[in-house]
Amino acid sequence: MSQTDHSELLSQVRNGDRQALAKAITIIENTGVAFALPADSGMKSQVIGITGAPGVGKSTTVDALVKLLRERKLSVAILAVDPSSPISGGALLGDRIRLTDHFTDSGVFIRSLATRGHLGGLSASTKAVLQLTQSAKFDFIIVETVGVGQSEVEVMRVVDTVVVVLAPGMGDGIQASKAGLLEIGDIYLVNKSDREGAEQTAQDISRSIEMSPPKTVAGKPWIPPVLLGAMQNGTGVTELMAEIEKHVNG
Ligand SMILES: Nc1nc2c(ncn2[C@@H]2O[C@H](COP(=O)(O)OP(=O)(O)OP(=O)(O)O)[C@@H](O)[C@H]2O)c(=O)[nH]1
Ligand SMILES: [Mg+2]
Repeated sequence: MSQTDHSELLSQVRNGDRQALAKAITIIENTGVAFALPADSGMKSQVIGITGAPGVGKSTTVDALVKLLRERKLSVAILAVDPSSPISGGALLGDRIRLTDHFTDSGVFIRSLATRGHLGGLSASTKAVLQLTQSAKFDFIIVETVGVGQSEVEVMRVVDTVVVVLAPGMGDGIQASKAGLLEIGDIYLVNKSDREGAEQTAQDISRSIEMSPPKTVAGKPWIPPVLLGAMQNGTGVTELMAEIEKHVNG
């Protein structure tokens, strides 16, 4: 992807101007051209990727995490890639009831990214948007993708911590493996634990992880934890955040 120079807009973005950030993202979306960012982009946001099959509760998980981060007075940008997947017919991120609570909160930036027909493809433009957003000095950036395609999996390779969300009855370990999810997950969350079969799904995933190539973080072995949660009521979100922190900080 080629780069462009919009130095004034860029300095507004870096000064925390959210409108400038939205405008700059639109430029990337429309032109497929990345911004030329200075090597020193200042503070680095911690980037969390949330992925998984349609309808498992990714947006609900994002919402629960945002709520927790805001309670801790941390700022967060949410980038939702292909939020209305044709498969689940899911609503736009933010149409979800609770995320709208955050719309008036200046510590939260929410952006849906269109995914159709970009120069350089989905992963290239999403990576460019992510890079730009990182210069806007958020404590956290959360990227939500539907983990059904190779390009979505590609996006997950550039985040710090990948959380793969699963739900009971929505695919087993073999399916997750086929979708490339077992390769990329740093943490697995079996959501909708209020429903039957969640523990079975968790066991199934744990077994599949055992058979997958071992992972390392900063040279140390990392066995991806498999958590149970019901993000709709915030159950397990504190544990999820604790694992995310453990993954990044050791
Ligand atoms: N029972 C139960 N339902 C949940 C839970 N979390 C989310 N849901 C429901 O699952 C449905 C899908 O949730 P979303 O958060 O939109 O799922 P998503 O993975 O973001 O969906 P897409 O973006 O369309 O792929 C919604 O109807 C939620 O209310 C949970 O913990 N328990
Ligand atoms: Mg969603």
